[in-house]
Amino acid sequence: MRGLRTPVASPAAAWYDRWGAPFRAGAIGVLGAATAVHEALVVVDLQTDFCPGGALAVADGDAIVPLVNRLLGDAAVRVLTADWHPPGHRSFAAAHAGKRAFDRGFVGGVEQVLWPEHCVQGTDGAAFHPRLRADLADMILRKGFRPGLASYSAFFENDRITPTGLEGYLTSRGVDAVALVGLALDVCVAASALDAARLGFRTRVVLPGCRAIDRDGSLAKALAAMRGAGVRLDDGPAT
Ligand code: VGL
Ligand code: ZN
Repeated sequence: MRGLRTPVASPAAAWYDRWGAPFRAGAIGVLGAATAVHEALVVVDLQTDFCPGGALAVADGDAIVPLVNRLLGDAAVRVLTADWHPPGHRSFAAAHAGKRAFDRGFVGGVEQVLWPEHCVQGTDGAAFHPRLRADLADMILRKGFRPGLASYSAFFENDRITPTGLEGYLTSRGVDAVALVGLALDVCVAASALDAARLGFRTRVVLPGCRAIDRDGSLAKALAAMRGAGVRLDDGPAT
């Protein structure tokens, strides 16, 4: 299995022994085998601003909520991601003189689309869709919180170097496969799937659990890139 390490005897183990918790050298290995988790469900950016009526609405974005909730209920490891930008984030067109939303510009040295202001930390638009079963999440991962850098992928920010920590989280939970759903299929879901595959996770995207922005052929491009990277594109939710 991917990345599982054997624990060693440590002062921490001695401390847990003192208080009676079931932690001994080797105990985690046994527990890991017994719980044998393989696939994590990663729900990408199912936030109010990406749904109809939101600041960067994806057509029909809210339609995926019932299916995503069902998948969350069945998943062994449940991760929600949230785009989480400080006010005035450099990925907002308004932060660039003379630029309009959907123009291109540089954010942290990376050329990308400049977006309408969206998912500002602590605002209603940054909240998860109100009917998303966020209570089912094991882990909520925020990304894009650095003022000068965007993060489409759940694994690396757009400089392709800065990790979000998700790889370590999944690896330490014994995950070797990732299923993705969420918004937007041609931006953050695709970036996350491509990184997951590159990192060595068996990766699939559950297409009915996604919706796309699809500007200038971006959806066709994203689907081709994912296929080329060995990402499985599922037309139905079945495993
Ligand atoms: C996203 C554009 C900007 C996404 C995030 O979650 O797909 N898209 N920031
Ligand atoms: Zn964003």
